Amino acid sequence: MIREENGIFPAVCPLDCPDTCGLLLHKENGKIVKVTGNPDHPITQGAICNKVRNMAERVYHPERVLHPMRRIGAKGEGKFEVISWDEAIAEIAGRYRKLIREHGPESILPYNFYGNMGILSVEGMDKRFFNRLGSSKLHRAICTAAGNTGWNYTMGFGGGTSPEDTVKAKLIIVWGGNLVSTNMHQIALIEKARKQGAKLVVIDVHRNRTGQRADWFIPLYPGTDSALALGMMHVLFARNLVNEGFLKRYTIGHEELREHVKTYTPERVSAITGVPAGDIEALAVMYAETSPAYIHMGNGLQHHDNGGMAIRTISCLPALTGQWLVPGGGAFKSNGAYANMNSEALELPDLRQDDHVRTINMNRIGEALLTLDPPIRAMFVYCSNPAVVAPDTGKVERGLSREDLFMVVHDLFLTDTAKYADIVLPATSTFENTDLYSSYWHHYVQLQEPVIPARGESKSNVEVFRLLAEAMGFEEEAFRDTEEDMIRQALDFSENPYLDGITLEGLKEHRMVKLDMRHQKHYLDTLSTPSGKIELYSAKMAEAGLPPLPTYIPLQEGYDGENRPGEKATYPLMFVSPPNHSFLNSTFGNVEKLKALEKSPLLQIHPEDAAARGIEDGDEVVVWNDRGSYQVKAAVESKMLPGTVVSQGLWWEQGGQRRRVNALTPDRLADMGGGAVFFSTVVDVKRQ
Ligand SMILES: Nc1nc2c(c(=O)[nH]1)N[C@H]1C(S)=C(S)[C@@H](COP(=O)(O)OP(=O)(O)OC[C@H]3O[C@@H](n4cnc5c(=O)[nH]c(N)nc54)[C@H](O)[C@@H]3O)O[C@H]1N2
Ligand SMILES: Nc1nc2c(c(=O)[nH]1)N[C@H]1C(S)=C(S)[C@@H](COP(=O)(O)OP(=O)(O)OC[C@H]3O[C@@H](n4cnc5c(=O)[nH]c(N)nc54)[C@H](O)[C@@H]3O)O[C@H]1N2
Ligand code: SF4
Ligand SMILES: [Mo]
Repeated sequence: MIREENGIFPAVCPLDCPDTCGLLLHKENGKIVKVTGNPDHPITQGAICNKVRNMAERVYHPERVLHPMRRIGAKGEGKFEVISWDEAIAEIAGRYRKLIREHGPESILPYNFYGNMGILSVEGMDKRFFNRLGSSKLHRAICTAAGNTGWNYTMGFGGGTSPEDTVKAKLIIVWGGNLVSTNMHQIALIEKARKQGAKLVVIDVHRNRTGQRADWFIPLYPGTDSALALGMMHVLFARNLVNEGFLKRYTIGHEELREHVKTYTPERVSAITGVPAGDIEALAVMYAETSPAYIHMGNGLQHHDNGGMAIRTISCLPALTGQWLVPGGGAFKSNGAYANMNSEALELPDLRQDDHVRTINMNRIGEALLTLDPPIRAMFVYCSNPAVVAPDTGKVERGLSREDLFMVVHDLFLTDTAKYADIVLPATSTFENTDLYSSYWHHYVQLQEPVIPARGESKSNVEVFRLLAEAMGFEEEAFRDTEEDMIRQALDFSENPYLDGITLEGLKEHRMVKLDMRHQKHYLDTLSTPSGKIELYSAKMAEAGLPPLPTYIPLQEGYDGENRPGEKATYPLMFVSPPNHSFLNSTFGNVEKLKALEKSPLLQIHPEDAAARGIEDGDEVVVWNDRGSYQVKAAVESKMLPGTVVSQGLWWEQGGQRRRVNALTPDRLADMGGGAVFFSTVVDVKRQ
């Protein structure tokens, strides 16, 4: 049921952002004319980012795909003709039936991520469909896989300090996160804490927007964070600044760790990281002597060859000082696990007749499309834009260009990926759907109900997979479940006590309902590591072939301060490409107002590195390595240590310019969880 023509209606931000803001949609004559924050949301409190203030421009964008389309040009050319839904669905089902008959269902691969964080959109009917189909599985490891695995080795449970508590902190260390752009409400809480005397330390490879606010900004070489944390541990043990009582009661492996960190002297760690030895000492002492001390880990430091270990190592720090017992202390990597829903009921893995199908890591999609035998013969892409966001996009592009690959893309726009599709299906925006949202940072579960009718002939993910199931002749009742049925199934999950009391009825009445956080008082007693304790030594890591104690392992592709590139190094600069302020991954890369704010892709380059190449501020430059090249404008500035260059944002191709940062990034996998290693890349730069 669509609401009235005019009025103000509650909604939820669907984007892959920790804040999951409560929104208000202002409707006039049946159209959304303004998007503002919902002041009733206890955490986001009516403030939203500039991206989503411009969301109406995206919803009513003239280039929105409103009808199913069939490709009539070459792959990648972007030429399509409009077809009907009946034709589109019949063609997809027909091709799938033939592929299953001739090559088995494993020849079909779903590829998706969190373009829409709605649980029904990416963890519901879609999963049921592909399970029943028996397709290959996708390991969705592009975002947090390495870091979450590293955290879990140490802590077991995928949750940490609650946002509400962080205002009590007196020391806040933001480590490899650019929260001003990527988690703005955590910044609001940090600013509150600072008004009460807290200090903000930011540790990053460049002075990002968050670093610009810091009381102390500590730049270091990419991929050297575990060394820095080990240097801090060295100082904590050497100066007797550890909490022995806590170590004995809540951890295992502290004796081994005490011995192990002796080699990580501040001098050695300084040589590796580029952080002066005195600063390492000062940081460790500040961390031990300020309480509550809170560490907020971003995603940046885990997009590396050694990214799992970086998070694993840093997540040991609060145990050394006992900060887990101090309200406002502790650490955050993700709070996703507090809101775990009943994924089995949603996804119905039992619909799969043969569970021994292959799993393909999404970070290696280019390689998989080009080399797997038996080949992937069909791919269904939704809620993601791999031609831009996946590593080594040159390979991805070659894979997507395969004439024998039958590709369907379901999206709101003709993205760089959709241009390679055989069939494009129009997707609704979240404001046109019913969906359920949780946050991987705060503790509120929220309900979205449609505020405007579906634009054009667009359909939600749930509707598309329902239609496909019907066309394939899947008769299970589960394919006829309504959105509300699925929300009830998701919330009915006695294994997660934090979900106690959250019901569809409650959500309908209040729109946002807090998890039952009373269970958090048992946090330290219910850790799900093998020992039930914080594992400073992890036998499970040893079994997995990893060092059981936190250890610094240099990047495969990169330099640290001990190992700098020689004169003859082909690619002497480390290249880091984190998100920008005005886009959300590649989403919004086609919204004029936001594009205008970002102006153009920039390469931040240190004056020394620029001078060595005769590059001046504003010059057009080419960044290149063996994988590909990228055209940008140089911004000469000393926000990084010399030897590191940074370019923020995932841009769409435009006017024949090579604007894909991921043309340069490797598709190797991180040390843990099959994670992506976007930031472990070396390049060189020259004037165009
Ligand atoms: N505005 C905006 N917000 C977003 C997004 C967006 O695209 N735009 N994307 C969303 C998504 S999907 C995610 S996962 C999050 C990501 O947001 P964050 O968690 O903030 O992570 P990143 O932005 O990837 O990287 C953060 C910082 O890590 C730094 N970094 C890179 N390598 C290293 C290193 O080796 N050590 C250290 N210490 N720092 C390093 C980068 O320079 C960058 O400043 O943001 C979400 N929010
Ligand atoms: N170099 C470099 N590369 C990176 C990163 C980086 O920092 N640097 N960050 C990485 C990270 S952390 C992430 S999470 C990934 C993100 O990569 P993606 O998940 O691919 O994110 P987006 O680029 O935002 O693409 C999401 C797409 O989903 C579509 N969409 C939105 N809602 C719906 C819906 O309801 N249904 C359907 N069918 N489609 C919808 C949007 O229109 C958009 O085209 O990128 C990764 N790539
Ligand atoms: S992108 Fe993040 S900060 Fe912006 S409105 Fe959405 S949830 Fe809030
Ligand atoms: Mo992400």
